[in-house]
Amino acid sequence: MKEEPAVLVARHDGYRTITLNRPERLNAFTRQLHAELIAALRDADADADCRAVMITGAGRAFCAGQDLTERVFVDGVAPDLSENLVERYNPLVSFIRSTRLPVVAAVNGVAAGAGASLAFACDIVVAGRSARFVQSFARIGLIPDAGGTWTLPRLAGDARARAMVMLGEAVEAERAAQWGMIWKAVVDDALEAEATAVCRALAAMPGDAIALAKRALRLSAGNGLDDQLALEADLQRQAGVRPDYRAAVESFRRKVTAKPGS
Ligand code: LHQ
Repeated sequence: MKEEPAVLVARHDGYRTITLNRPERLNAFTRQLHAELIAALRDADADADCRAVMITGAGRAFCAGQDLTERVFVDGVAPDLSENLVERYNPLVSFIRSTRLPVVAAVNGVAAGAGASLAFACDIVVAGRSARFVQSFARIGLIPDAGGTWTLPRLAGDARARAMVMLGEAVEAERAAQWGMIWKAVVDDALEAEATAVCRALAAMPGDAIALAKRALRLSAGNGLDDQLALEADLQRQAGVRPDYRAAVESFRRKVTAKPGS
């Protein structure tokens, strides 16, 4: 019997939607889901017509992190959990951060463990009001992974990150937005329309500039101000010779010179 796809891909004009598709397990990560998700992201990146990607979940959850039923983690033999991270989660998070494509998370329900880390790795996060973010790792005797210890303090601030990590309490979408952890919380019924509008807006932007800006923001994490200023100068030089900049400036000038009295 053919296996159900763990990830569904829909192609739209200028962007793709990738839906995590294991609703009965709250879209928890398995090896299969990992393989299909990274393949779908790579495929979108390789498509010159694709200029944004949305990741969302099927059913009532965004993603419940690692599928705890997939492997026997405690079975007399101490498991090496780092293998799963090094081979799957780490490349996934690195890819999301480094792809030229802006990645939008449409968080339609609970995002727990590595599922929350997945959302935090994305460029723009829009959540339905019933969504919540849970750093549930400590509850099962683990530390946050999939980049959670890096992204969360930067998004929520150190004090909030520490409490979330150590208490494992859920943070609802609206509070997450107030804290600056996500871009927006919207009523559940508006989530799809809002995330779609974000993807369409991104797809209409000059793609080269978005990719260069994404690179600048990523590298800023490891740079001091002087290095970042030098990087901006380098990337702006690259942006300035692309057709999008020339076309935008020419169009601006045409508008200015067309004005009466100019
Ligand atoms: C699940 C899961 C799940 C399988 C719900 N797996 N079935 C870990 C290890 C190794 C290396 C790398 O890194 C990681 C990273 C991690 O992500 S560790 C953290 C793993 N995730 C969690 O600890 C979260 C576990 N889930 C929960 O705490 C709750 O399910 C949440 C808070 C997500 C949602 O609660 P509810 O809305 O009350 O739903 P529920 O608990 O009733 O779950 C619904 C179903 O989904 C249920 O199955 P059932 O057959 O009873 O309907 C759950 O067993 C299943 N499910 N999470 N991670």
